[in-house]
Amino acid sequence: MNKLEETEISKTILCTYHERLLDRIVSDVLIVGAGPSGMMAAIHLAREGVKVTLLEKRLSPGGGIWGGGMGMSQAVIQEDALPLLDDVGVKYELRRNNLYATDAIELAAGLCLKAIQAGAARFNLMAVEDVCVHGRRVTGVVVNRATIAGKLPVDPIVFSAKAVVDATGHEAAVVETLQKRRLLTDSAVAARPGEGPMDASSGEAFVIEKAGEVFPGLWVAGMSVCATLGGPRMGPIFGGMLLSGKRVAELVASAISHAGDKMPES
Ligand code: 48H
Repeated sequence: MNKLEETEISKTILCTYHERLLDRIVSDVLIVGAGPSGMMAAIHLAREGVKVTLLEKRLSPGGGIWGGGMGMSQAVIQEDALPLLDDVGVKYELRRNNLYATDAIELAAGLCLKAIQAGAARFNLMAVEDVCVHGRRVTGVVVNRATIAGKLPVDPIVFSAKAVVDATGHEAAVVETLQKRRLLTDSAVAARPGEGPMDASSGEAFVIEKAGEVFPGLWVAGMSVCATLGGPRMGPIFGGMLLSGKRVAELVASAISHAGDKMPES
């Protein structure tokens, strides 16, 4: 084996990471949160040739998938979402009427791999703490390293994009930054009723139907749809999250292609 220079290993990490980071400071679409909805949205946008970047505050992507229900790493998917599992090559088995079980780790890893292979860039330990608003439009997000955010007096940096997707789950963390400043004017959104008690069927339908733009330039997908618009929670079932991510990808792709010249170049 050739002699290994430790500093060369460090330089390889530094130059690769910073090159990738510099390339993604401006994207077409920023997705905040690499849970099931965010990763599915990233896969579909990247496949359309959209320059899409996922920002995740934790070390690993996957969000709530890893835990399955009560820490049992099985994810439950209903029949409607099976084509999405086939598409990403994740196996499943029929266990009960209309309910399929899939290995949660295989699902998280499969979504992540497909997103990267489709061309999405992904950065971990990125905590989104604020948004940029220009002319009443969200034009980017304000990010700090998750390990220092709120702990040290270190200023954040900014990523910009034509569209931002809040896929931060129960937190709806991006929407929350606008809410704090009373910038949300659409009455359904401004009321911020918070998510409702569990009703699996209604909750799953809600996250798909209501995924959409809640403020110019800002879309919601997955559980943040319920947290923003008051839909019921659905418990440990993931088909709705995947379908919601796909739906938001279609809406965002159409919006940015129609907006054309009015949007900043990435
Ligand atoms: C960067 C952030 C920030 C931030 C959070 O929770 P998730 O898995 O979200 P969804 O909506 O794709 O899936 C929801 C599902 O996991 C779930 O919780 C269900 C079905 N619950 C039902 C019920 O009844 O309880 O992923 C969100 C991701 C996570 O990885 C977070 O770490 C990340 O977003 N995140 N990333 N900056 N400020 N806040």
